[in-house]
Amino acid sequence: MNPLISSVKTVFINTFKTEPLLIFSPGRINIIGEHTDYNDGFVFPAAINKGIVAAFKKSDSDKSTAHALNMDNSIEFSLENLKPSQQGNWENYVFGVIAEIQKSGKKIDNFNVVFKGDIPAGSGMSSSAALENSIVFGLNELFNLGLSKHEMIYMSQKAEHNFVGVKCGIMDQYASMFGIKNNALLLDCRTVESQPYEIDFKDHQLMLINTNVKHSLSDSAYNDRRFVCEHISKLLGIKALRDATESDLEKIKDEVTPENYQKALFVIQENDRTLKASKAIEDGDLVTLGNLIYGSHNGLQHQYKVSCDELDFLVDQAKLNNHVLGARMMGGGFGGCTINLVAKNALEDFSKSASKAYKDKFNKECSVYSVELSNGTHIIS
Ligand code: GAF
Repeated sequence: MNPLISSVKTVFINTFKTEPLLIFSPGRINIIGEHTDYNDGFVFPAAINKGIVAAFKKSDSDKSTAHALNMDNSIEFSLENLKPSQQGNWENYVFGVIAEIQKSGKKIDNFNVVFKGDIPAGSGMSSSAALENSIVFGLNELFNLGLSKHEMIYMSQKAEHNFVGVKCGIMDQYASMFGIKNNALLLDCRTVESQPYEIDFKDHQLMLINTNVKHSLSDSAYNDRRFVCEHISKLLGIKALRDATESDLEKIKDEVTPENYQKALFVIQENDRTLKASKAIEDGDLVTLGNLIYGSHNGLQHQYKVSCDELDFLVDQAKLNNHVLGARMMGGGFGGCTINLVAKNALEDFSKSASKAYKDKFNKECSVYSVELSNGTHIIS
C-alpha cells in the first residue's frame, strides 16, 4: 500500500479502533493561465499524484476531532459556532468547509478525521485546495449530504475566502476535484466547465522546481491584485476582465495608474496566451507552447509583479538551456515552484545545473519534482 495511505490508516485505526473511510484529494499544477481565474478567464491546470489522504468516521462523542499528521497536531472542537482561528492555521481549512456546509442548510454530526499530505507547503501546488476538497468530499460521503462536485468546490473556495482570508478563484479547487488521469483541463472559469486535453509531450515533459521559499504578505498581495482587477472591470463597465480587449483598456488608460494598467493588460494577455497554448497543444507545437509559457512568466514578473528573485533566477536558468522550451512561476506567486517544459534526455542535466546555480546564488537548496497527472478527489478503494 502507498506509504501515505498506510500511515494515515494506521494512525486512525490505532486511535479509534475502527476502519475509516479513506479519501485522496490531489494538488495541482497549472500549465498556463495564472491570475485569470478570478477574472472569469481561462486556466489550464491538472491534478497531480501528490495530495492529501484523509481518514473519516462518524463519532458518538459530543465533540469532533481533526489530526494533522504532518504537523503532529490534533484538535478537538464543537460543530457549533465555528469561527476562524489565528490566521494561517491549518484548522481554518477544516472549520471553513464545515461552516460552509452548515451555511448551505446541510446537517452534519460529530466525526473524527486524520489526514496527511505529500505536497510541500508553500510550493504553489495547492495543498490548501487538496485539504478543503478532502474534507468536503469526505463529509459529503459520511453524512450522505448529496452535494454535487460543483457544490463541493464552491464550498471549498468559500472556506478559503471566509476562514483563511484569501479571495482565491476557482482553479485550484476545480482541478483538484475534477482532475483526469494523464489530462490537463482547459477550464473556462465563467462557466466552470472544462475540456480535457491528453498530455503527452513525446520527447518532452513537465518538471517542477521548488524555490523552497514563500515570501510573507503573499495573501494580501493576492487580494490586492484581485481588487485592482475588479476596480478596472467596473471602470470598463464589464463583469470581469475576461470581457475586455487591449483596445478597451487603452480607452481608460488615463483613469488608472500605469501600474494598474499593466496589471489589467497582463490579465487580458494571459487569457489570450492560455487559449493559444491549448491550440499549440492540439497541434503538438511545443516550441510555441514553450514561448507562451516564457511570455506568461515575463508578464507575471514585470506587469503583474507577483514573482520574486528566486523564481526569476530559476526561469533565467531555464532560458540558458536550449533543451528547456519554456518555464514560468506557477500559482499565486512570491515563491513556490517554477514549471518547466524540458526535453526528456536533458532532465537530469538541467536539474543538476539549475540546482547548483540556485545553491551558489541563494545558499539554499531547491527541489526538483516530476509529477504524474492524476484523477481528482476520490474514495480510496
Ligand atoms: C492561487 C489561487 F488560489 C488560484 O485561485 C489562482 O488565482 C492562482 O493563485 C493564480 O493563478 O493558487
